[in-house]
Amino acid sequence: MSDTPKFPNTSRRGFLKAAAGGAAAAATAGQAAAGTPDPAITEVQPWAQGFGDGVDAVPYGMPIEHEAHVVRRNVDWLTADVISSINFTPIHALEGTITPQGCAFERHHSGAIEMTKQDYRLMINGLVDQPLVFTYADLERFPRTVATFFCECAANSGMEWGGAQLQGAQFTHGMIHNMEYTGVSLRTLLNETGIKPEGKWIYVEGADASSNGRSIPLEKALDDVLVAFFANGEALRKEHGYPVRLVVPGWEGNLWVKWLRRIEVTDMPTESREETSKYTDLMPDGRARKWTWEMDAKSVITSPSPQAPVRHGPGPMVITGLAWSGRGAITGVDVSLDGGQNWREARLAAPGEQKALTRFYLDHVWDGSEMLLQARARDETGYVQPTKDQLREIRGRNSVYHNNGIQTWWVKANGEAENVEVS
Ligand SMILES: Nc1nc2c(c(=O)[nH]1)N[C@H]1C(S)=C(S)[C@@H](COP(=O)(O)O)O[C@H]1N2
Ligand SMILES: [Mo]
Repeated sequence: MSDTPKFPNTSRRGFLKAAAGGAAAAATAGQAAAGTPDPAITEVQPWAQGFGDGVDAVPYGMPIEHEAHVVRRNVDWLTADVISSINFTPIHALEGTITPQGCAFERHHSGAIEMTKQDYRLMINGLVDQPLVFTYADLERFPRTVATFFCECAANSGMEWGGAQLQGAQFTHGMIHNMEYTGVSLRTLLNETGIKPEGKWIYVEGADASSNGRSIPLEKALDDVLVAFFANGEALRKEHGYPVRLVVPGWEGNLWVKWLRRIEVTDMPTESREETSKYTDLMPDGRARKWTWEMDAKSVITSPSPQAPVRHGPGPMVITGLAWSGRGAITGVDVSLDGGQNWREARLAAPGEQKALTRFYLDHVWDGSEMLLQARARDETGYVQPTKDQLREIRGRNSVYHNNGIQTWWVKANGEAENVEVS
């Protein structure tokens, strides 16, 4: 039943009755089928006067040109250098939960490299019984698993620590994507090499110049980590690590090594550049939090939002967004229309999945007045997404990473939305 939309003040019949009434048009989402003829209906349209494209026109399709605005975007002042930078997923314009690879955010430390399957090698060495090198063809012969996970850069929302700044869900929350991966469990490959009793960690690195090396505790490596080669049913795109990347469910994006080339079993963390100078969280007392791998529960309303204003008058409207937790499944999302004073439970499009994006809806009848829209995620551990003020009380304002505070959009009576903070 939970997947049946319910409009709070309007039953389905009420919807139609109001439409027939004409005068009550403001309370409907359709138009009465009467009055002046609509040429869009009565005229034979150009597209019905000839043939469309043949099946040989486009061997591999791109979105129709009218959707050309649904693209990755950069924040200029953040993109000091395009080969060591980041772009953002247009989450304000996407629906459902799966992120198409073609517009899924990219983060490179030294640019996206091009490699062939033939040139691909994965070495597993270190504290193993038998060091092994796998070719791509070797990897294809191990049992596969399929699962959907979000990948969120630890810096997602990092520019909002000092206050509301960027105008759009794409920029405040778009360092995230959610794909269905096919790959081999890392556990399976580590079983092949065997692990010496002293082996407690792994160090994973990529084939790009940056190598993006990170340490992962063995417990996680043997849990749900995947060596993935397909995303959303097709080969990984070059920018996401073709032909093979690591998938580290629920943990920060930096650990998801692309163009994966080596896994070393170690007795200690490697303390690489990426985990000492970067990807630690500076606290108010000057000390830094380390090993903050898990992405805490978080949510954002994707529409309406600054890039997706309300384009209709009062009456039925769809408020929708995404929620996720690196600790497990989303169990619920609350939505506030008044900056967090009152909350209503949103409808989840499907029950929350482990470490994957959940789509939520609030089917609302808008009275046309301004709103301070917020969403608040809850996960299966009982964790509730904090306010930005609650986060800052503990973390201060000098952080970059792991900002999962509640986002506020100020939706004005004219439908335009703005990034603001309430306290
Ligand atoms: N080899 C390699 N792996 C990498 C990176 C990199 O620069 N090189 N960037 C990391 C970071 S910081 C993030 S957030 C994710 C982003 O993955 P995506 O580009 O598929 O979105 O990849 C990670 N894996
Ligand atoms: Mo990242």
